[in-house]
Amino acid sequence: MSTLFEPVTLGAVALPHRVVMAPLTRMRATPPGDTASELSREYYVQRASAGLIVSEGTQVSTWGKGYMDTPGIHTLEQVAAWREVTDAVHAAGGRIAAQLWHVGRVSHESFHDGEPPVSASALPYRNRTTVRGEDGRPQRVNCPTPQALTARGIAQTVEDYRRATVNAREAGFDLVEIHAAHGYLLHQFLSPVSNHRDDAYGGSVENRERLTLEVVDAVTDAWSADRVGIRVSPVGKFNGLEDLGGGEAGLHLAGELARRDLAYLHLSEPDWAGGPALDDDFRARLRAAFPGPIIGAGAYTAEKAERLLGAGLIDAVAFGRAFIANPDLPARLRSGGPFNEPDPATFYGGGAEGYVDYPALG
Ligand code: STR
Repeated sequence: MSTLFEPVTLGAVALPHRVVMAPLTRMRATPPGDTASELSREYYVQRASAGLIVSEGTQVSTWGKGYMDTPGIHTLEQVAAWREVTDAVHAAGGRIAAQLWHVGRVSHESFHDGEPPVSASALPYRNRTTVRGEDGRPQRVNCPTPQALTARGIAQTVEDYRRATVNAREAGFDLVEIHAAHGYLLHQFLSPVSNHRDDAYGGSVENRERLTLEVVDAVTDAWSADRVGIRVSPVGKFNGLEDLGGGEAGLHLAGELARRDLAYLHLSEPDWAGGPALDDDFRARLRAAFPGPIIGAGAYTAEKAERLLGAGLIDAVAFGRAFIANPDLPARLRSGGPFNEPDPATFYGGGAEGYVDYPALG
């Protein structure tokens, strides 16, 4: 039995309470090097009272980039820029994980010198992403049909995650979180909808899990299992990927992850993206498959979080949109509000407005 404001330990990192800031893409990195900006330092410092901040998705390579002005963690300049952020968050008393992101086919040739993005298979893909338009402003465009990663491309991708982990550690992050959710690259391999491969990375559940587990093993090897979390969304519809057998496959993957003693499993639930809520039967089966710390996320209310914490089905909760609008969200939850309303018009791209100007309680 636990509550939101009890401490919890995620691997090597002790949290003073269980309110986590979810990873949130804001598309405000500095071009052309995709470095975290000074404004983003201010944004994260304002939110340092979170039990843990999980950074916005941070691409592990240029192939891993899918939207304009998202930050990377594969160049020296990017590591130096992140160092400014992590130092400032630590000075403000916080903890921060780097979310390692590879978008796979949710991308566009303009990010890859005119070449199509990479994925598990070269299947036509009906979805859109956001590139820089001719006027410099965000523009929605169709994603092209991707190219299937070759065996060499897969090995390079695993190496990119390993390198990104070394970089994240050097940049002063407390943890890394592998993004294996929401229809991005690792999920594209996990799902039979997007993975039609006939080699060791496609076909059976074990084969489809192979890339994710190779990435997990490379990342833990580059740092330590107690510094590594992973985010999954086995049930739901994300980025044009709907996987009806996802629940069972997700439980199988959770079992494999449990054997690796990771810092945490971060479950992104379907309701935030318009899907039906998970039931406690699935949660109980996930808990049985993965006895380590579980962070629940996805349109949670404080009441839902307290109920699931009390039932022992999750160990912490991540809030996204509420943290955008409420830099001091833990204090506001403690006092039962009031809460600022988030403005979706300023979620993605732009400057200070809707980013660092939401007020804290007086
Ligand atoms: C989906 C979930 C995730 O893991 C990462 C992102 C970041 C970029 C988001 C994307 C989201 C949802 C669709 C968005 C996209 C940026 C532009 C795109 C919001 C939240 C749209 O404008 C539809």
